[in-house]
Amino acid sequence: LNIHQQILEAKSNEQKLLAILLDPDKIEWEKLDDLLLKINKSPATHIFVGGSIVKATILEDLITQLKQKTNLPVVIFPGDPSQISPQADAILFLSLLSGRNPDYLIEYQVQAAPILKKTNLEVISTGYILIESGNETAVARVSKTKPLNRENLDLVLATAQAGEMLGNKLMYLEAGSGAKNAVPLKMIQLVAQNIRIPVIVGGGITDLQGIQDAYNAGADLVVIGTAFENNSHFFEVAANQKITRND
Ligand code: 1GP
Repeated sequence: LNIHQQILEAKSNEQKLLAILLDPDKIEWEKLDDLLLKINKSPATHIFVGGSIVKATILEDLITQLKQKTNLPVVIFPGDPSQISPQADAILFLSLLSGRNPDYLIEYQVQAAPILKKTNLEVISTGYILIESGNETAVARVSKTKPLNRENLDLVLATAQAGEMLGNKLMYLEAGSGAKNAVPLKMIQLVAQNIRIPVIVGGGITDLQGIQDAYNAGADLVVIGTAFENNSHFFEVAANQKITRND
């Protein structure tokens, strides 16, 4: 099974997935081995690699290490077409559906296509919807797009449904890395109930309860970046935290 098929299978078995997002720019390289040990012991099922601005060589170095030292599938989560490494297992081929910047809707995909054709990477077309989070996130700044209003559930749903109709295989609801507010649970629920493709949720989730809440609302895969970056013991200590969200 390829990675997309594994995600579909997990969804049909109601098995929830967890990706740790590693931004090569923020890695403390001298502590990488220790970090990889922690990842191997964590409940993560996938490693996502990428960031809004990352140099291709650093991305390549990190993926080489990941492939040597973990067994988890490594999926590129690119900020732009320079972030492609043939050593990864797959790439989320993103289209920033919430924005109206043609570069992130189609131009970068056109630039990436011939490069991807020369690799064996599994290309997974993914609709990417940025939701307003209460602070300006790097995705919004770098992509020069406006996130969708977190109250406008109808617009978010219509965007997700359009993305599904366009043939996207996954739908990513993103509050942005380091978001003050994560994607509202009601929004996750509405989207998950009204599209058939798997739903990824990330941005601003800082504790295990937040992960569980997103799963309960219908997320198939949750992405954790900053919380693990700031604290590599996250999955050990987070178990003791009990913070319930009210939205
Ligand atoms: C960002 O969804 C990911 O693209 C993860 O966000 O860094 O806030 O966990 P955090």
